[in-house]
Amino acid sequence: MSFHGTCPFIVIKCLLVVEKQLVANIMLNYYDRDSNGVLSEAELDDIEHRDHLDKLNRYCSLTHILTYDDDDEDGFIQPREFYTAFSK
Ligand SMILES: [Ca+2]
Ligand SMILES: [Ca+2]
Repeated sequence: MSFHGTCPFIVIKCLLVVEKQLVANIMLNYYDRDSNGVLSEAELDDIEHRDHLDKLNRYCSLTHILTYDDDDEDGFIQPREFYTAFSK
């Protein structure tokens, strides 16, 4: 599955709950470059620029996940937080 060039917010909104969980897990693994199970701001920013997501929609930014969905405020996005972000 490739997300290159596709806004992840649009992809997730069209899926069922089970499909959303599966896609969220796949996306998290895809974005998690150092394979530590969480997403850092650098990883989110890198993917956004590498996949040109910043050019698709000025309101669609992966780094906003840290602002709005980092519930425990540790500076990283855990799988639960990532799934919640894309389920809104
Ligand atoms: Ca990581
Ligand atoms: Ca967190």
